[in-house]
Amino acid sequence: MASFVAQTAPPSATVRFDKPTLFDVPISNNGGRCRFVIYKKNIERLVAVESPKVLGGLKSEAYLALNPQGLMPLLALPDGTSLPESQVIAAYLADKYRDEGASFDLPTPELRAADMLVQRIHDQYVAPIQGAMYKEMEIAQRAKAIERLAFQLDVLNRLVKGPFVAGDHLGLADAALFPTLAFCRFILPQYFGWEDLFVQRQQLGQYWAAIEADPAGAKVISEIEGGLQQWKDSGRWEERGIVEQVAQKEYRWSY
Ligand SMILES: N[C@@H](CCC(=O)N[C@@H](CS)C(=O)NCC(=O)O)C(=O)O
Repeated sequence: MASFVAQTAPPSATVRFDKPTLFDVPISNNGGRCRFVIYKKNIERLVAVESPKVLGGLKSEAYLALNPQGLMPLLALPDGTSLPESQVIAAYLADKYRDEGASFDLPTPELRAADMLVQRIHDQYVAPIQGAMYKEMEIAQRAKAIERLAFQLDVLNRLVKGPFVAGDHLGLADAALFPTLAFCRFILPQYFGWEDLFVQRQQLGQYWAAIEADPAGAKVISEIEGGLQQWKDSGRWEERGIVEQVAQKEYRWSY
């Protein structure tokens, strides 16, 4: 258990943390972005990770008082500050714990811009449509989103310099991108008939290999894949009608 006390009312006045606490679950790709920074910096002793369930879940009064969006990840700080949004949390952790473990600093304005662009494309164009891989939705909407997802993966493939997003230096775009690729890699070949994600996207493939060879990267990948495997075992894609939709060949599903 994390070292904090949660009571019920009024939530904003009663939840206090004695160390920074990341609310998140292993399958979360947005959370994986923050967990990667924590693992690369070896700051597990300084930053706790807890499930939103300890506050009653994402839509509980106590959690909504900390993040009105009802989404994870969320970083709660001992001074009462709540930081939602994975980009903000990852950047805060990299900055706050600048002197611990790995650095996410990039040496030139051009590399920083390249890193920021990939974060922007991920957050603006990929994250909003990732649900097409695993959420319930109308068939035409799903097919359109899968087409857009393929397009955005192609865009990202051209932007990744290799081996990391901005070349030889690790940046925060690396933390953002691979957890979402873990979803794509697990789901698109199994449920949408794609061949290996990286056959047509070799820059992304090289990037994935570099992250997978990193112990912190491998740890986040295995957390996410473990969660996806649980979804698979529980029959998520059949239950939500996704398998049935993808069987309808008047739509294109693989790219
Ligand atoms: N823009 C947010 C997105 C957060 C988000 O969508 N989180 C997902 C998990 S990865 C979530 O909380 N889903 C639960 C829900 O939609 O109820 C971020 O980057 O943190």
